[in-house]
Order: sequence, then structure tokens, then C-alpha cells
Amino acid sequence: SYGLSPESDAEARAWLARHNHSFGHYIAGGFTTPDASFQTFEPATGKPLAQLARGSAADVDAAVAAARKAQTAWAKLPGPARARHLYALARMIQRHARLIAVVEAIDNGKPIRETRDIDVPLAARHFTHHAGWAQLQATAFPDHVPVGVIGQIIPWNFPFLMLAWKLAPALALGNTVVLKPAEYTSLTALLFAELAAAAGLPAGVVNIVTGEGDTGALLVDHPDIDKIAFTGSTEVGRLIRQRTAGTGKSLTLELGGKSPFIVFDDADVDGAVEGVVDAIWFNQGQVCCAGSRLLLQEGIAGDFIRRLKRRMETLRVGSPLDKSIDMGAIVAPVQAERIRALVAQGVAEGASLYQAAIDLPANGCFYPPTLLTDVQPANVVAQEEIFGPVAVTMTFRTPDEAVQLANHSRYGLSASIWSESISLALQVAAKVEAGVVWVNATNLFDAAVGFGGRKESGFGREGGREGAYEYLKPKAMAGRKPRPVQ
Ligand code: TXE
Repeated sequence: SYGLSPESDAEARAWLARHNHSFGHYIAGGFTTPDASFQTFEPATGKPLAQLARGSAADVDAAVAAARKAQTAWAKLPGPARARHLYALARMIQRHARLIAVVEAIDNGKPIRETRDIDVPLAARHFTHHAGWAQLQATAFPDHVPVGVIGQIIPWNFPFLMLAWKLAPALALGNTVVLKPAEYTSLTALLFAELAAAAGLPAGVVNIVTGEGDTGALLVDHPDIDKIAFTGSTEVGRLIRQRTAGTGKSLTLELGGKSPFIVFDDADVDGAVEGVVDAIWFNQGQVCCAGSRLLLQEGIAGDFIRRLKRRMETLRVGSPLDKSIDMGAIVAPVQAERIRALVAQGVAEGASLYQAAIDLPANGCFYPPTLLTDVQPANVVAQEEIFGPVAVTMTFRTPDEAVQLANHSRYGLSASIWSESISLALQVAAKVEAGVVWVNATNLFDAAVGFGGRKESGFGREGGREGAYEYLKPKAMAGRKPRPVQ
């Protein structure tokens, strides 16, 4: 430990013990008794954590049927009544914020400082914000109706926050949901189900089916689902797009990224160095919009890299429950292996490797903050999403060259631009192909602002008015006045 007392995990362990470390699906307002399960592990220790039900075709059928049964009544509720349910969910999250934050840190390996200060408060805010849209629905969207029953599939990097991003807008606008959390990290979704039941959410409005990719595929292929909303890898996103083509299902995809972090000669260098820390070492770099391609203007590149390396030496990697660490564990050994293989490939392609001399915990799944310099734009590490704490650097001479480098990617999720000249920053922002652009900042999220990508980063938005439209269908109505009776 680095000195601060670690967050107590007693309440979270008691919650797990109360469930015997074993969970069924949450369908039609109750937990099922699992007939087939799989084991999950704690990333920071490698120890077994929980047994989760493996969702079968029958489970998915039951969950979709429950969602369908609940949908008409849920959609018929007046907006303000639905809003009250969303406010109640937000309050429930706030009341149990500490428990959710600790369970999330144990299950995913991310630092408690992040779950406590970012994931959980942003999730509560998402429900509050969307309660507002429920309240406004009749006037804000008079020519729209809910989509219906939504299948939502989410990844493991922000398990609770992604659940909120998916559920809040869907529920606010009169849809019901079957959600499949990621296989590594389903615990906070199951905890949410318990809290939703306690908050009085009607049975069937939210159903949680756990399982691996094949359970997700069952949901994608289910004939009674009206829409799939997916966040995850580009490969699976592509597959889902193929499987839903030729059906009546709507689809939104939030996929990978390889986002540029562009630093001009005139930038506030200290601020930008801190920006990099947040861009690529937040959540161990397992962030779809991570600023993973560091593009530096030639005049400052040498100095910037020197300062960044010095800053890397001060980062602390350790137990997720230690309040003073900067980075926790990688979610699973297979992901750490993928990071290792990509870094080795980068070195084989000619990149210089820098890893801070940091003590890593002896057990568990940890990877140090890493910088690859002397990278060429066509190198695999400059093109592939590494999804770990690894930044690659390249240099440019002119703003046009920066734009060219930034856009030399199949992805287009986010970009971060650093310059003291706001006109330069805004000119470059206009030319960068990305769904979200930050200036002198990174990783800013707000429930009121649509988040989403371009190119192979996917389509559709989450948050704000644009995100609300993803859960509505336009419906035009026209008619004639009845003829007067003679
Ligand atoms: O993702 P998957 P994985 C990227 C990142 C990472 C790589 C692999 O580069 O290293 O993907 O991660 C469900 N039909 N991202 O394999 O498989 C799965 O069960 C329906 C970036 O964990 O895409 C889980 O719930 N569903 C990304 C969810 O999809 C399927 C975040 C995501 O898992 C399915 C995650 C199928 N055929 C990974 N196969 C980001 N950009 O945020 C799997 N799933």
C-alpha cells in the first residue's frame, strides 16, 4: 500500500456471501436458479470471485418475453410517472454508491478512486438527466413512439457506467430491455437489478441475462427484439451488423478507437502531460476513446517525451482498493496477453520501448504504463487498438500534417487537441474525423452530450437529445376531417 488506508471491502464481500457467490439471471422481476454457470475471477488477485449463469436460448426467450409483456404498460405510463422511476433509480444508486464502487473495483480491477468519483456518480447523473427526457417526452418528441424491446450488449471496461448509458435513455422513452453484461464483469449489473427491484421498478422492464458471446448472439438473433444496442469490439460489432442486416431490427454500435492526442508547439506542456496521463492511463487504458496516438509537433517532441517519462515514474500501480493508486489491474489475463503481444510487435517493427521502473504487485493481472516512441504511422501499434496502458508517439511539422496523421486511421471516435491558440485548435478540430473532439482536455463526458463515433468506431449516439432519438421511432399521422353528417 502507498499509505492511505485501503477502502474497506467488507460490505461488498458480505453482499457476495449473501448470494453464496453465485447468481442467476434477473428475469421478470426475480432471480432465476442457474442450471449452467461459469466462473469469474478477481483481476487483482486471480482468485475465483463468482459463479454466473450461462444464458441459454430458453433464458433469452424468457427474458425477451418478460420485456415484451411489460413494454405496453411501461410505454403507456405518462412521462412524469416514468421519470419518477428513473429518479428513484438515481437515488438508489446514490444511496448505495459506495457498495457499487467497491464491487466494481473488485470485479473489474479498476481503481476505487475512479469507480467512486467517476463511474458511479456519472451513472446516477445519467438516470437523472434522462428522467428529464421522460418528463418532456410528450412535448419534445410528439411525433415519435418508443422502439419497443431493446437488446443491449455491453463490454467490461465500464460495466456500471455502460449499463447506465444503455438503460437510462431506453427506459426514459418507453422501451423495455434485456441487457447482457460482459462475461468478466457482470456483478454490478446484478447488483443494479437488486436495487431496481427494491426501488419498485415494474417487473420485466429491465431483464439481465449473463453469459458469454454466444448468449449475446442469441439476443442479437432473437426474432422478438426490435433493436440491438452494442458497445464492444469492432470485430463483434461487424458480426452483429451482418446478423441484423435483412431483419427489421434497428442497430447502434459503439466500437473501438485509436484516438489522436495532438500537441502543438505552443501548448501548455504541463497541462498536456497531465492530459496524457488521463488519456491513456485512466482505467489502465481500457477506454474506447483513450488518447492512444500521441501526435507531437516537432519543436516540443523531445522535451515533451522527457517530461512524460518523468511523470510516468511517479504513477502508482496496485490494488484497486488502495485509494492512492493511479492504475489498477487489467481485466483478464487474455487481455494482458494481447497487450504484451502488440507491444512486442511494435518493438519488432522498430519502436523504442519505455516502461517506468514501477513495482507491480506480485499476483494478479498487472501491466505497467508504457510508451512506444519512434513509431511509424503504418505500424501495427499505430493502427490497432491496443486497449491497454500503451501510448505510441509520432511527430508532425504543420497543422495539415497533424490532421493527415490524425485521420490516418480506420477509427474515428474521439480526438484531443492541445494549443494555446484557440483558432488553431478549432481549425484542426473541424478537420479531424471524430465523433467527439476535446480542446485542451480529454475524457470529458456529460449525459447531455451525445457520445459516439465515425468510420469503424460505429454509429449512433449515447446521451443528450441525439441519444434519445436512438430509442424512438418517428411516426407521422395524417387524416381528413370527418364529413359533416347531412
Ligand atoms: O470484446 P467483445 P472482448 C476491444 C478491445 C479488446 C477487444 C476484445 O480492443 O481488447 O475488443 O475484447 C459480447 N454476439 N474492446 O473480446 O467480445 C461479449 O460477451 C453478441 C473495445 O471482451 O466485443 C461482451 O458482452 N455479443 C471496446 C461484449 O460483446 C457478443 C470494449 C463485448 O465483448 C458476441 C470491449 C457475439 N458474437 C472490447 N461475442 C470498446 N471500444 O469500448 C461477444 N459478445
